Amino acid sequence: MSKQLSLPDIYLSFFMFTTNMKPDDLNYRQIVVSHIKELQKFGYSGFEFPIAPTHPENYDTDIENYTNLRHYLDSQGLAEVKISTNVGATPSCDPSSTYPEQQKQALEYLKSRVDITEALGGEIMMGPIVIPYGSYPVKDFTNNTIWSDALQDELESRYKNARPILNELGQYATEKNVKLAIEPITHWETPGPNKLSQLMDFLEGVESKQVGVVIDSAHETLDGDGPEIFARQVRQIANEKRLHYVQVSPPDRGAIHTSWMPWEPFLTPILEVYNGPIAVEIFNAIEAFIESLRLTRRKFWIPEEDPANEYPSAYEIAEKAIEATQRELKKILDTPKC
Ligand code: XLS
Ligand code: ZN
Repeated sequence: MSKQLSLPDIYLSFFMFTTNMKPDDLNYRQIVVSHIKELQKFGYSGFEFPIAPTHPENYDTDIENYTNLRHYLDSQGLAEVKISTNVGATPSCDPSSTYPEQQKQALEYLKSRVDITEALGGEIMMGPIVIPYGSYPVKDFTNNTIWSDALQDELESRYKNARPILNELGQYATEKNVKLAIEPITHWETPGPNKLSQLMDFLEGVESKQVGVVIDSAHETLDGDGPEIFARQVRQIANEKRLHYVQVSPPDRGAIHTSWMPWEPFLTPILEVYNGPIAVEIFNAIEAFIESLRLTRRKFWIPEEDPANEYPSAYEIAEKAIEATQRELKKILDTPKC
């Protein structure tokens, strides 16, 4: 007998278009609406918005601007559209810092991002919020990056610093009905946590279950422990009520429909315990990513922003991505369970 379960919501990350939603830019708001309307036609029911970092004096205005952006979406017939947010810690707002002042700033910053998520009507805030994204620790008094054992020892103490901050953030997020999904990210992009196991160790010392995990197939494929251990980890995270979000993204972070996505071993254990949204995450070759992600491929041209060309557009790639994702989800959901 087949399971006959319904397909989960599929979201698209706005990293296909931008790293900054520019919520106060009235022009860009219209572009956002027209992207969403086109993408809804393919079956996307939600979107992941990257929330650009700002300075403390802007937090109140940020919240106002994102509230207005949500109202604008609602007024354009998009009230049903679900939003999650993508947020990163930064070197000046670093919960893992040894300086209490910086930790305080990090907490204030991350709380403001929880408020923004709430203002957007979202219930999930995800991303690298423990160690600043892409910021590899250096030796004292030199600029030499530290690696391997020295890095792991350094991270141990950083995680220790960050735990109480994340726990306090979790308590705050509970009041706002926002789940915090921390993302283990590959060592090519960031120093840690790179592996699900490292994040699970970190979370052992964080009481609030509001603080949990996002599993992204790209990082899992590159830095994970293989399918058997992965299946056990997923069960354990779900038992702890900490599996808050899932992203599908191929190892090259580009087109999903022509990629080495480990659909079956990745999705099978997840679908057994998770019925939240699954976000398609594709990094377009936009200015903000080309160097950090070393994107040699062409940009998927963006309708309304770029002149059309003979190569695939962002919409085409997004359409094929959801087709592939739904097809693979259906295969797994329709497989008889012994
Ligand atoms: C990547 C992450 C994202 C960025 C950092 O997979 O989803 O959070 O890389 O902002
Ligand atoms: Zn991701």
